[in-house]
Amino acid sequence: MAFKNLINSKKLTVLFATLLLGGNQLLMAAAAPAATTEVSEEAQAAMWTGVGYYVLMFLLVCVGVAIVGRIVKVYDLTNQLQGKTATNWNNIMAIGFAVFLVIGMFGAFWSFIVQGSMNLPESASVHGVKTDNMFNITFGITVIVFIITQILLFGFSYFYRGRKDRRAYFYPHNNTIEKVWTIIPAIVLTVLVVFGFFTWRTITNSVDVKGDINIDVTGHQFAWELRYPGADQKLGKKHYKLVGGSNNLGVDFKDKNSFDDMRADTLVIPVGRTIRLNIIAQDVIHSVYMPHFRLQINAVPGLPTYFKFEPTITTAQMKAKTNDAKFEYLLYCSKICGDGHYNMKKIVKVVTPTEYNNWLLQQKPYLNDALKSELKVAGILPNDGAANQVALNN
Ligand SMILES: [Cu+2]
Repeated sequence: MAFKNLINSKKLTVLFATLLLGGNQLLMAAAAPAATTEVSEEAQAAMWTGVGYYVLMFLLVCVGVAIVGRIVKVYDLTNQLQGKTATNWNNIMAIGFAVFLVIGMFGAFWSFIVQGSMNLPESASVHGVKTDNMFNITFGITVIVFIITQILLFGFSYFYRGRKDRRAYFYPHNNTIEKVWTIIPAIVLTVLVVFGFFTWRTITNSVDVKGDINIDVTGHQFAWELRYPGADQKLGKKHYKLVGGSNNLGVDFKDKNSFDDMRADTLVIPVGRTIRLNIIAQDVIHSVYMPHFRLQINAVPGLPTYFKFEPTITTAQMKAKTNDAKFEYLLYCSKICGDGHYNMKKIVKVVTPTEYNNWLLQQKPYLNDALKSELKVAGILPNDGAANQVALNN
């Protein structure tokens, strides 16, 4: 009978389920790195010590809560036996709700002030201003709804707590209230979604048109490769079957536009010109993420993606605006694409058109000496003709 009670005990089932869930999470978290790399015995021992530690902590907390519960219960029963009034738990819970509302609201306010100050500086692109407007409006609406609903929720629990001299009013249904809290959020959400849809359309609807400057951004584990067009302003064609050796982007040298293409380590772009990034990945999905320009788009193997934008603030101007001499715009990968993911970061420099032209003159040609000799061996370039061809195309 006792065993049957134990099996049927809800508390035991909950405890078991929680332990199972918590344990699984810990084991999965610990096993993930173990699957990719060799784990030493010491590390494995440390892992199990960690799991044991958390299980023990959990059990201790459970025991602590159970002990406090028992003490309170004994205190209550003693009071009742002595004819004193029992503890009014309804009042305690109601005050707890009110305190939680005040502390929670202060916490939200504090996080706005502290985390809010870590926000990105003003948008450095034309379309980014639209994205920011949309974000601010959505944020404003959700903050107002958050404040109203939290005050209603916790205030209601406080003011309408259980009292002996008051009976709960049985109020099972009200069609008008149901309509109000269904239709108003539906309208607000529809407006936000449509607003977002049109904003996204205005940002992307001219993406197929070539920009003033077209730059290839290729992602692979774990770096970004940049290819700029040469004096002809045209990037040569690429084909994945040509990837190999020094031609790691698979540039097609049967296309004469390829000869003056250039490689660059830093993404340098002139202010006030439209830049079109031609984006692709060579292995897994990466994502071009340039937060200061409010720009993000996936880099997908086999599926070229594009983003066209116009930078509005040079790096030097942004250094002055943010009062940070070390400020740099950055290009990140925002897909967790492997264990070297953190490495996929490039500096982006927004400069004046004159600075851009000067910088461009100093960049290395994609068709370097190693690649030239490989192409000669492969018979794609004539043995002594490459240099002339480059000259012709310039
Ligand atoms: Cu990546």
